[in-house]
Amino acid sequence: MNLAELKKVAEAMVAPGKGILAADESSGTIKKRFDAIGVESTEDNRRDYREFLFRSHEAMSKYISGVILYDETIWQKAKDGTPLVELIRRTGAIPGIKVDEGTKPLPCFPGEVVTIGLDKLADRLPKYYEQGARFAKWRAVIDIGPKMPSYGCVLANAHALARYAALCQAAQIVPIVEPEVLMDGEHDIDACYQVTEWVLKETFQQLYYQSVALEGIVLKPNMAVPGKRSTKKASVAEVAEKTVRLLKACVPAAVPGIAFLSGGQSDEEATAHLDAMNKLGPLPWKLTFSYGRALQAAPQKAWSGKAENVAAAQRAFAHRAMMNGLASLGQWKADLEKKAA
Ligand code: 5MM
Repeated sequence: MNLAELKKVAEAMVAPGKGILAADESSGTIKKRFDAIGVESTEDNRRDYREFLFRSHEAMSKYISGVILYDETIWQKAKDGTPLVELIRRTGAIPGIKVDEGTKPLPCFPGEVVTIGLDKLADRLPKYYEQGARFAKWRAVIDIGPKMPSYGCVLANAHALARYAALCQAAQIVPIVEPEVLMDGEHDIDACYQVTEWVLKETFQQLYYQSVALEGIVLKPNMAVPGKRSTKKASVAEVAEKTVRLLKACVPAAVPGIAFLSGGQSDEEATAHLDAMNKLGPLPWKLTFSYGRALQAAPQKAWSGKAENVAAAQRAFAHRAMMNGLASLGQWKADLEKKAA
């Protein structure tokens, strides 16, 4: 493992003013997104959609440091035959790959899941490297509910994340470590805080046991937010203050950067929270975005599967990318959203 090289890639992924586009929806998830805009989820439609995102030169070159791809996409070619990874590289962004194989029920722990995909991962990684991927992503999913999460679930998922991260670094690929505590549920912000703290502490313990070099990873956590069905809402200032406090208690300063998931927050909430956190700096690590829905909901709606809408969809993507790029510097203002509208 060449740690200096891993560190360089990790630092580029969280470069000032930039963040990561999570475009790694599995076939089931992209179908859900396309259903919502009345588009059939065919291989060509998925290619056309992702191709116009990656050809959004302004958004990609100014605000996007890297793109997480799904296995199908990393091998796909644009309509003119250019590999999609090449389109990404031409903008200066780094191609990355989702390597987990989704979740399966965790035996003996009803309602809980564990992320799978470790078998043969060591064989798959060099092929992705050869195809241009310089980072990877693995997402663990933790739900909050009555008697949930269990220690069995937190441990199994943290262990899998650490094994994945070690395998990536051995293959000269920067691992994005994504332990997601879901926003679904009635819990309040403090319950989210406590569970996320537990999950992060266990994850870093397991990363240590597997000798993962923290300088060569990027952490992708949830923010401390109330569950979607909680009766207690939290202000932007409370989310920012609690998330930063939580991360300072759990994430060693050796980690170059933290790139949040949006987890079902609205586009503007995800931006406002990130911005408010960066305004609390200086912080020991870079804080940026690795959003899926909060970057793509607007362009998907604008596109709606019609070729004549591509330019408008690219503008919608550029706008969200710019807003989040500013938020990653603590330079976003709410009236920038209104001006665009
Ligand atoms: C883009 O969605 C990613 C893949 O999800 P599935 O495996 O469920 O299809 C997902 O891992 C994503 O990268 C993160 O959850 C962040 O996305 P959001 O939409 O929460 O910002």
